[in-house]
Amino acid sequence: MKTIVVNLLFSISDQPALAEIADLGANGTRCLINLRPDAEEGAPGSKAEKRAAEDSGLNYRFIPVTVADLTEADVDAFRAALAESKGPVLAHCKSGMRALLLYVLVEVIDGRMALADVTAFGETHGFDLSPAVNWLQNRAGKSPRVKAFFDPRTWSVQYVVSDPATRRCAIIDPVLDYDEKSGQTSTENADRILAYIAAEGLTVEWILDTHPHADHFSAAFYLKQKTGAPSAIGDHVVEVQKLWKGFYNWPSLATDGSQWDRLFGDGETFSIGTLSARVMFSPGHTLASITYVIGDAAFVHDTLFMPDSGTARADFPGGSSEALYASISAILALPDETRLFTGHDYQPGGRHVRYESTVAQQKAQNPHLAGIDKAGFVELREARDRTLPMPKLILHALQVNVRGGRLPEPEDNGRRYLKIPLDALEGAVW
Ligand SMILES: N[C@@H](CCC(=O)N[C@@H](CS)C(=O)NCC(=O)O)C(=O)O
Ligand SMILES: [Fe+2]
Repeated sequence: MKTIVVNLLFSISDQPALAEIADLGANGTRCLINLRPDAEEGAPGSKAEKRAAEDSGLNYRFIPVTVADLTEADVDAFRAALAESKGPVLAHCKSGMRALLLYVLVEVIDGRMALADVTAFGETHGFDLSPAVNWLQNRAGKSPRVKAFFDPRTWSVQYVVSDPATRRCAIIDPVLDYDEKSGQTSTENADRILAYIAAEGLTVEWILDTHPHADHFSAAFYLKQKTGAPSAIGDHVVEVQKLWKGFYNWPSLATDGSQWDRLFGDGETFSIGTLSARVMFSPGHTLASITYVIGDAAFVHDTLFMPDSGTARADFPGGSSEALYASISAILALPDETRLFTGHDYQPGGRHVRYESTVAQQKAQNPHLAGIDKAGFVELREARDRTLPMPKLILHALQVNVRGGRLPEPEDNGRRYLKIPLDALEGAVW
């Protein structure tokens, strides 16, 4: 292997042999970052590298990237890996170029290197870093600004979408934390979002949900109380309310959507500062799912996941794989360069968290879609859904989320209780 020392704490290299990885620990390296997708020709694969690295006493990070598909999530994962390492890091790809490129992106974004110095820095180390310059220039021209917050407990991605011109923003799909083992709730995720909003000097104009989530509580109501901003969801939520009112035997549940400030119909528009936003009805995962198209970004939540992960399930009460296919087709009819932001990432193969793709990438790479017609999709989706157990929080979450993220009202002792219907979801996989 050919190693280039960038500084005392950071080196890059081409592909090390597994035997070379085994020696790294003894030579002072503390963390190995593998940037090569497993499918890449000549890559030994993440599993083998991880084993060799751990045997050598190293921490191991798998951050597979390609120059063409590089996103903010990749840069964030790389930054975190450097920051969390307790000593020298070696990052490798095939040649070392992607390792140096990611390093430079972190340096420029964090203000330690000027964009104008990137090319010369690359040349000094023997690499052409023009893709880094292009990526940074493209990033600077993008609107809206999208900041993602990953919740590792529920694999959810929450977003703050902001208008750089007015510093007004919307929060999309915030999570209210809940531990089903202890019954504890907390606002850790939502407070992280609020801290970002305060630090960036943003004003919240909307608190948006894409659908009534089945795997976590929504923090929409908490954030509405904290910010005074209006909450919104798709207008078909009233059908979801009626469905779950039956499951919970809950006569007092209002099923008119009055728990939100606004219910969006298909095609409705609204604004976030000077940005214009449009709603697409995207049923399938749930009866009421919607997509928010804001500038060149679409928040597709549980329709498409990352291209290496496929699509969302369609087997919840009110779900439909045929409807999901139609919704996905409408999303993929957006311009090819549209940035798609998904609602979950289950980190296939142990890779870092990713959440941003484009229409073009989804069409070409998503295994549930590329070269598959409607009948093929429905068959594949339904076959997979027959194997999936219900999300562990579905019965907990819906009774909160059909009320816009309000916890159940306290009883006369001041305590709140959830109600769990037994044998209601017949035929569900255990
Ligand atoms: N194990 C997770 C499952 C979550 C789940 O079912 N996620 C939905 C989105 S809410 C999905 O579409 N999963 C797709 C899949 O697993 O193929 C949980 O218990 O919360
Ligand atoms: Fe979902």
